[in-house]
Amino acid sequence: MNNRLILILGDQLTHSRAALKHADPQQDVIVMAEVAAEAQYVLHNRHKIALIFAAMRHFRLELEEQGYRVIYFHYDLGISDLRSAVGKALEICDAKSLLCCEPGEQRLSTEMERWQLDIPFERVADDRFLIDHASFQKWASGRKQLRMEHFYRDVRRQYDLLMGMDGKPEGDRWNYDAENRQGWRGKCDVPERPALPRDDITEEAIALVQRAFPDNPGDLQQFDYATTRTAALTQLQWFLENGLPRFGQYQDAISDDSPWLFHAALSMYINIGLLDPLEVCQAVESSYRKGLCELAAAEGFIRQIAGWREYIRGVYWLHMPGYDDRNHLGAHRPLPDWFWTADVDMRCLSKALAQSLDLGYAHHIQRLMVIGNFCLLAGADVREVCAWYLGVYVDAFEWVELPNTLGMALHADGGLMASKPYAASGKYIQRQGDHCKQCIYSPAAVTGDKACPFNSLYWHFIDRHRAEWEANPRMGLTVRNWTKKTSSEQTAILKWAETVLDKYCPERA
Ligand code: FAD
Ligand code: DLZ
Ligand code: SF4
Repeated sequence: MNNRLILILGDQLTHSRAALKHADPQQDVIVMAEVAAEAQYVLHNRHKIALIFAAMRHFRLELEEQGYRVIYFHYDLGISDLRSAVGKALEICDAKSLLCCEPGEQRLSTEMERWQLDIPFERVADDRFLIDHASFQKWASGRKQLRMEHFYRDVRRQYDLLMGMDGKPEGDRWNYDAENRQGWRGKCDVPERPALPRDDITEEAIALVQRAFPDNPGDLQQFDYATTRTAALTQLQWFLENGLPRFGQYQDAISDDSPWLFHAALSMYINIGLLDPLEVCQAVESSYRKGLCELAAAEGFIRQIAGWREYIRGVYWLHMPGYDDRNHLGAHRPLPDWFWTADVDMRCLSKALAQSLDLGYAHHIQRLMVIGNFCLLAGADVREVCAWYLGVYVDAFEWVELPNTLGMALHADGGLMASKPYAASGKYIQRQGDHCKQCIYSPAAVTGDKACPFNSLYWHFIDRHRAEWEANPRMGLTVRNWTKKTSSEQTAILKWAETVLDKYCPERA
């Protein structure tokens, strides 16, 4: 007789973990569903929906090969939401209870709490992370500031990642960030990423998404994501051999030609469960131990996953619900329409937006220091910006998107995550990449028709929140640089910034 019904969500595609940890193909029935509510709660990139549906369909077959009975609802059946899918599944199987792994978003978690069922509903912890909620809470309790660096060292020790002798870090330093900041000047070749073969299942998912989501962003002609664990492992291997050796060096670089440079492009697979974060870190460490990459590259990469990714998730669950309401700097200008078209004359922004919309991917510096920086400086509405990020990227789920966008990029949590805002003028973008050479603007000018818009916006941002920055020791130099300018210089810059704001990010009518 059937025992439990196990609901597997589109980002929970990991065998033998979470809700599948103690599952039994002889006893348990699985339900998976492509539903309107999940596909439409934000304007998702078509790549994201196609990736998730294709990966779900493959996962279903893998479960069936393991002997499970899987009740699978395709999108064309028109099931509205996950609760309805569970209801329909319960009508056709004789389950005594429902089991699910906790969802990664507060939205769905709150919904699930309201589900009225005639059978018990158990939600188990998501054990696909290195640090569980209780351990993060313990680490955070009593700390005035939640600095990632301290947390990261504990994770390294706990998982024996890149450790040397006597509890010391490998190479006697925890952090090689200072060596990982080179700008892009095209001094070496960027490895070409081989196209991934698509099977019929993936082709069908793509065709469905083309049909059912005609108005969403995303150029599916260019769909090139792995939709099985086997293919994701191939991507990991490709990165270890081709990207990792230069990952550290060019981690903060921006290229006019390459959307990825030496980045891994693995976040989407880790986030939906095709790859395990620890296995990825261990594979990178192993490459270093074999002498295939420098310590700075391995450390820089492991910090992103064992440090930032876990820390970000900890911050999300520590502060939700409510974190999504924060708007510390009172940013309310509407997100400009060109965020949905990439039709803007600033080269760096148009490039970063175009690849985000077309491919569902941008690397960290594009997300933080180009797109996020513009939103921060212009004072774009925090909710609108967060919804844009949540929809546009294939790897976006609120637990990881929200702290990165609201906290790190927009400083809307008042500095809970970052001790100073990630605000920069055009000079930073010029230093880190090669966009400016091809731009109609000059990063050297602050006012006038040729002036890089980031420059006056930067000073406008510093000036309009001056009281806040004066109280922040890490912003002292910036504030001094602003106050050193003559009042007529300041007036001219602020006036020009208003022109720029009216052009690129006008107030609501
Ligand atoms: P790499 O640069 O190669 O990094 C390796 C891995 O480290 C990534 O695959 C990812 O798993 C992890 N990682 C790196 N930085 C972070 C970080 N800050 N937070 C969490 N994990 C990190 N990442 C997401 O997975 N989903 C998001 O929705 C998301 N939204 C973001 C929004 C903003 C405004 C910013 C600034 C960052 C966001 N990030 C997000 C973090 C980061 O930009 C992406 O993880 C990274 O760009 C993914 O590309 P990659 O795999 O090539 O990463
Ligand atoms: C993102 C997404 C999409 C587009 N579609 C589905 C779906 O049809 N069925 C499903 O189970 N999950 C989907 N997902 C992933 C969920 O939105 C995700 O599990 C929650 O946002 C929690 O992280
Ligand atoms: Fe971007 Fe300014 Fe450089 Fe143009 S000049 S690419 S707008 S930073």
